[in-house]
Amino acid sequence: MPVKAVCVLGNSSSGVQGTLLLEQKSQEAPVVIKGEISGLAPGKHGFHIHEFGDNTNGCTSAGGHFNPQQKQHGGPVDENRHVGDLGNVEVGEDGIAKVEISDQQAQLIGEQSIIGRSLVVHADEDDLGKGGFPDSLTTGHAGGRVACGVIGIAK
Ligand SMILES: [Cu+2]
Ligand SMILES: [Zn+2]
Repeated sequence: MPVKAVCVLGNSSSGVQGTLLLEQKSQEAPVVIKGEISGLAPGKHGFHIHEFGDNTNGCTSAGGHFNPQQKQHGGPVDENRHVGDLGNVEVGEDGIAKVEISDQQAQLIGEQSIIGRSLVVHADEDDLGKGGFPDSLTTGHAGGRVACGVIGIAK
């Protein structure tokens, strides 16, 4: 049975908005994430699944990267990565990021489902753990959280 989810990204102070549709066709299939994000500066911006679907204190209360296997931060194709490490979205000169990600580690099905957690987009580029900064191996040195949204079950 395919599982579908949706995430509405927002943040009133940054003006960043977006809607992302997520789908996983079977337990073995990748999760496909598609949609658009507007209001970001052109260039690359870190994009992750964070642990909590909690917006009590804005994007801060989403917690850290979803990391059920206690690994280091990495890039989407790395073996050693957080489940939440989706890499970067790329924003064009028009301020719009067209997102189309197919990920092998994130799941909408089973015990490590990301439903009920958050998607977060960052001010800066995720260095995929390779930047050599003190926070490269925890957060990819991606800077502040400019928008976030909870991943919910969709029709
Ligand atoms: Cu993040
Ligand atoms: Zn990470």
